[in-house]
Amino acid sequence: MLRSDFLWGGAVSAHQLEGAYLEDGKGLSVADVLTAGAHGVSRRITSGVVEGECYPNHGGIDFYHTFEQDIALFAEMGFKCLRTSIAWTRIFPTGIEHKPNEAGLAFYDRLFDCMIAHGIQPVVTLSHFEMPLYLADECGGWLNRVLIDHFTRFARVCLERYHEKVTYWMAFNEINNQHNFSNDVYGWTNSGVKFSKEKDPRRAMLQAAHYQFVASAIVTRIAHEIDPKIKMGCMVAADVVYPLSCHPEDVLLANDAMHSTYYFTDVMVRGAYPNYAKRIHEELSEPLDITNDDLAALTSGTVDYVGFSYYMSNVVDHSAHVDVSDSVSYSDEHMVSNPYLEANEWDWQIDPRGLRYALKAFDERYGLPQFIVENGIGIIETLDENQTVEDDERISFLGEHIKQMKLAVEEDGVDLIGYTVWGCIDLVSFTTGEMRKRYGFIYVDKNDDGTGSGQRFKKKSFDWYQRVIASNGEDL
Ligand code: P53
Repeated sequence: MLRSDFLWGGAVSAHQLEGAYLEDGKGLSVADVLTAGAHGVSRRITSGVVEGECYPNHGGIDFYHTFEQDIALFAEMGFKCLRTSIAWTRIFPTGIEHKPNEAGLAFYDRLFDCMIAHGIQPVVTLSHFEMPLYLADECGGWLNRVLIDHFTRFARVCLERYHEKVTYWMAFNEINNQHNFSNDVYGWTNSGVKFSKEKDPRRAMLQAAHYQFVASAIVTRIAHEIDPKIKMGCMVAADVVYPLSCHPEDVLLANDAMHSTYYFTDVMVRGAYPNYAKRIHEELSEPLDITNDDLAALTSGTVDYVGFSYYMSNVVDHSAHVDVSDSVSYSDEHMVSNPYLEANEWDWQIDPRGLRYALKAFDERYGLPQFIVENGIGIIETLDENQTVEDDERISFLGEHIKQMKLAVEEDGVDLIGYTVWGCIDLVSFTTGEMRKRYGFIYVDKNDDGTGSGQRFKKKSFDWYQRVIASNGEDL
């Protein structure tokens, strides 16, 4: 059985649904200069906001103005929690101010109070691909050590203001996404850096990640000082990688490929770089800037739980050499498709057992409580004549993943805090900027080009998830 206080809910991020991109003093973020892409078409990063370009995050789904109705719908499904992020630029418009923007802070008070009034506890990510554009353009993003101070100041303001309303926090969303530095969108959204422009892109990525590790550790320590009840997690995309065959080269390759997750979690969970990282660092063109103070900070701020997203598994084949330059999907040159699995329309391979594998692997490696903070499937959908969507495909996807999650808890002994479904209301896709890649229990009448009434409609999965939560995962 799942624990009785299991945190069922949904997950979203500020920049993918709030809209209101300049309202109440908000500054521009790195997400505000991302154009719309499509499947196989990368989003572009423009230099500032350029007239005539399409920026889907500017409007989102207008949650900034509709949150009261939307939260009421989440409450109707029985949500125990909602994971969202605090848009850094609502609090510090450029990131370098010393005084926070009170209007921005007041918005999140209203939002969190509304959730709590409905019995929904907020779960908060401090940085979900939405750092101030100023810090990226003028300071060089996370390649500049000064970002640690700017981020820490922002985090402290949020922790002090909301610690009585929020227990579960995460510093950086999917901190390991930038591992895929062949596409600049990942480095840009994680770190405000275009790694392809750097002399040694791998070194630059590892340097940015290092400053983030230090920042995450400092923030974790501060959080515990402010309120010992706070639980601070790491957040990674669980990149489950299988060998294509039992050829020892495939097995070794798959083991190595898992470093794209473990390199990040190892540091944040254990508070020190693992041995294999030293080898990786030695191969760089120049040593990383890692001070003794940094190493001490890492040890003093290890995380309380492992938060992760899970969408798909991947497969490596040592004999494959795929062209990944400018690839929008998360892959390396040895990644091939899994002959045993199907994929969605964006080629994300559907693998419920991979979720159990990830839970087991993290448990065996760290033994910490875990929190599945994203899982879901993007599908192209339209309203039918009954003003709904019969999304049986989503029901089956989520049901199968929940079954595997329960096996991990009941058979494998994993300590699991909760499960939040990504994009519980349709929102702007991160990788493509599309609206048509829909994840929600709630359909939002909005199209890729920004047209549509914005009206909300319950899909079939809305009632299904309500039953799942009411039965604590027994009625699937
Ligand atoms: P979209 C890759 C692999 C797994 C999760 O993505 C990923 C990515 C993209 O880096 O991102 C997370 O909207 C991310 C969310 C995002 C969600 O997955 O492209 O944390 O912001 O929306 C789904 O379908």
